[in-house]
Amino acid sequence: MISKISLLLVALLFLSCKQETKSSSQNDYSVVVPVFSADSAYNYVKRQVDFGPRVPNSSPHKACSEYLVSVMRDFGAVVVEQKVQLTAFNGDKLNANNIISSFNVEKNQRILLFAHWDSRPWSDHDPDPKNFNVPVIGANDGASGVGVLMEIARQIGMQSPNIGVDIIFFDAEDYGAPDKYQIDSPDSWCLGSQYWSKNPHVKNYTANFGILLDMVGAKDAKFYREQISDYFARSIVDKIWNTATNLGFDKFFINRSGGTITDDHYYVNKIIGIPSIDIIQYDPQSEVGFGDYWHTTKDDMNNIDKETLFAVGTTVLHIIYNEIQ
Ligand code: AHN
Ligand code: ZN
Repeated sequence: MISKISLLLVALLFLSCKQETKSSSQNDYSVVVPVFSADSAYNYVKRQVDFGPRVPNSSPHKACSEYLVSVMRDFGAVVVEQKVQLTAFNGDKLNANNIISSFNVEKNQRILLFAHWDSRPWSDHDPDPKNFNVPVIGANDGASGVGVLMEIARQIGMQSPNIGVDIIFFDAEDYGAPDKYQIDSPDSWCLGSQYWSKNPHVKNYTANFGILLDMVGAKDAKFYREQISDYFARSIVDKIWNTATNLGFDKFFINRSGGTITDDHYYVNKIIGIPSIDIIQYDPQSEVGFGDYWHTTKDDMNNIDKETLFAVGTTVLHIIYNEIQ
């Protein structure tokens, strides 16, 4: 009897020891992930839209760039402005500005987050052809991704993650050739990211991986696995879609293959070799693929939904704060 009891005690002691070792072991840590504020992100989207269309060379474009730089500096980021003149497909000279904000600059392990901040000069997908020359307001197409990243920057400024984070707002993404000109030139898009990928702000810059946010604010948006992302960075896509699912956002993040979109992440993968993925609203089943507001005069604040901003922002925050070096 006594021996049985002592055996049990030894066993219990053994178990509790094991448990103790486990709870203090290195990879069993717990992190507090900041809470993403959708109200705040929504506000950052609206602030950009309130400037008017941010078409390169326009005054709203200039005013908005100053606003973005000053807010990111207020959050404690080290901000570099990469001002450069880029030539569009039609010969237009665009005074572009890639806005690069860095946190934890001393860290070698880094995550790159990006979105485009310019808006498109033409509503070339508007049902009314008379609107062709009306610039896109770009609440979702441009401002949503930037707004989510601004809220992420605000959270990082208040509670530092374990890893370095660079946030780039790329310019001149949306100056691509309209379909009606029938010039097949994917490289007419994403001029800012092409330039940065060839001329990064830091010599030999690299990051563990990159995440692009493009059109991440529309109501009931669905984010399928974009195929260029799966080609260059499948494990990152897996990680993000699994994280979203575990957080209960599987109605937004659909774990199935979507379109193949030439977007800023393509050049970041191809030119500078940072494995990068695109979270983008694109439904392979629908007619245009993108939402029906896309490149129309309808891409205004009515198109923006806080629930979508929250799902995307929360997922990306969890990715950042669970990354340890
Ligand atoms: C193409 O349509 C080739 N690319 C879409 C990239 C884009 C435009 N993202 C936002 N606006
Ligand atoms: Zn666009």
